[in-house]
Amino acid sequence: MEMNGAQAVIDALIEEGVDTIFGYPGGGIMPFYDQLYFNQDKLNHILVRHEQAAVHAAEGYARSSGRVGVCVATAGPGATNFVTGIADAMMDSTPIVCITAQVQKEGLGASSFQEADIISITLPITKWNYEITCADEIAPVMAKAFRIAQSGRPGPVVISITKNAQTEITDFNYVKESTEIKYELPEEGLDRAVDWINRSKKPLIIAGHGVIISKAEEALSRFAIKTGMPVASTMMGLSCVPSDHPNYIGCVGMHGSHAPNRMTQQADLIIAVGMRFSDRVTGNAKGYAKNAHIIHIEIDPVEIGKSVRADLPIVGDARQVLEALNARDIKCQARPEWWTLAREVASKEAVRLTATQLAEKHGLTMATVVQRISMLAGNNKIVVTDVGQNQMFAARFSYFADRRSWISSGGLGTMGYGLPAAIGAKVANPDKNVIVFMGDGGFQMNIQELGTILQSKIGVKMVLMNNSWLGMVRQWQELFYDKRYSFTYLENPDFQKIAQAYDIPCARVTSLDTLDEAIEQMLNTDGAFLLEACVGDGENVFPMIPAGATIDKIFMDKDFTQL
Ligand SMILES: Cc1ncc(C[n+]2csc(CCOP(=O)(O)OP(=O)(O)O)c2C)c(N)n1
Repeated sequence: MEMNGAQAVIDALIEEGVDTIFGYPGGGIMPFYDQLYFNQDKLNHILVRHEQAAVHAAEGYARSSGRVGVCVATAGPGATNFVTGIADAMMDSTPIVCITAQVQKEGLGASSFQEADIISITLPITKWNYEITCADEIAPVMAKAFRIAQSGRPGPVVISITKNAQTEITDFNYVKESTEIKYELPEEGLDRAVDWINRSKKPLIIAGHGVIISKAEEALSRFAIKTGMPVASTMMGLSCVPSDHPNYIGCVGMHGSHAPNRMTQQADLIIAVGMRFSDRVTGNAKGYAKNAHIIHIEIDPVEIGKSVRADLPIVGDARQVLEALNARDIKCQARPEWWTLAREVASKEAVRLTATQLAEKHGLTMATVVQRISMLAGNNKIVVTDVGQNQMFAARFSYFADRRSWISSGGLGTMGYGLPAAIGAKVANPDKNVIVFMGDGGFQMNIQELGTILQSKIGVKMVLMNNSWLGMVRQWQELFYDKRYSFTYLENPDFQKIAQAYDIPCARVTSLDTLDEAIEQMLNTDGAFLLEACVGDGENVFPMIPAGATIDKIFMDKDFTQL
């Protein structure tokens, strides 16, 4: 069917089942926006206030739904404003298609107005990128973009479209590409894995984001129960099994729980599923899991042996591999001593670190705020975070019942991620409670998105941890830089007035006595809400494994109690 290039882009999105896109218009992308004007009943467009936010919103949409997120920007500064979001999606294997405009084909290379070579700029931070210079390329390139973004290890794709390609006429014929990849699994490797599992006395499964991406949650749960093995998750893997799963023992890593970190060092077998041994998980990789054989189940061969040795690599999709293992003859073993250790270490930690205790010691704390919200909000919620202490407390004290209920920037650690990612998650899940935890620093990095919430009526529950500090950096300055607080104090505006200016209901809580009441008010208010918790300024996140240390060095509290 004949149509202009702009309509072809829109029809390609519709063919791919896209219902919502996040974007911001400008000169180069005007033909697309003009065509969108006639297609508003078919494609929902959320007008953000900054292009970086469009990418994070697409990420939040993708991660909370398992579908591809889409964002749109104009040429030049619109496209370059995408860069941080694209790098974030690359690090966290998030399937997004980012559409940017480009100047007319004839103007390429002439330093034309708003010409930026977004293809070269994003080459190292995309799974694939491509510049379309004529309308006939649109259908096949868009089909390829969607296939690449979501197949195998997902990631961001940038499609730059010259202005002439948007206005030229093309005969649109769209053929969707299959994203199914059937991995040829190594029979011998699977047999060896079963043998190691059956002989192991101290096994530990560490589940990462790949479990969620490949929708392997059920297979993982069955595998853990069938083998009787404890399961830990990485921060990116949170919510891949419910917090109260009988085999779940917590989160590993720099601010992970004591038990799984300690058990990593004592385990004789580690089964790493869909995780990449990031330095935030391993600490000093040389001293990592010294006593264990490591089975690494991973879809991306580049990750095998990259930072930690794999004694038995199994390249494949996490679900396919776990299902293949589940179909084999694995013995369930009680391993009472190993489980006793897990429970002992965990209970020791619980005694030291319950949120209630922290509250008794320090008054209103981030930990208490997270824990109370988690309890009062119940299930059917998605927890989104920004970056910093708020993120680590949210990871540690949230209770996860549902799949895909944790969305946070892991690999890049992008401040400013939380608010727009929550917008994307809420758009994809209008019936769920989407709660975003932010620090006062990160909130102000994309605070303009309150305008998006106002205009598009997005019912995100915002929890602002106001401590007047860039808390996580302040913590490191306290612990490792002799309390030299170099430029981490924030003179803040009145956030209540800001919320009011955007017509967003809000409340400020300054003490524990009124916390529950304020949370109920937030949860019972229709639509968006800003809950500002004025928390103490000296709170630190523990446990903590100092950067570069081996994970045996776990600091538990202010006095550096090392366990
Ligand atoms: C874009 C960006 N800039 C700088 C940093 C470094 N950084 C990591 S955490 C942090 C402090 C965050 O402070 P705040 O948002 O107030 O959250 P808190 O730690 O107090 O919860 C900073 C500056 C970052 N991660 N991202």
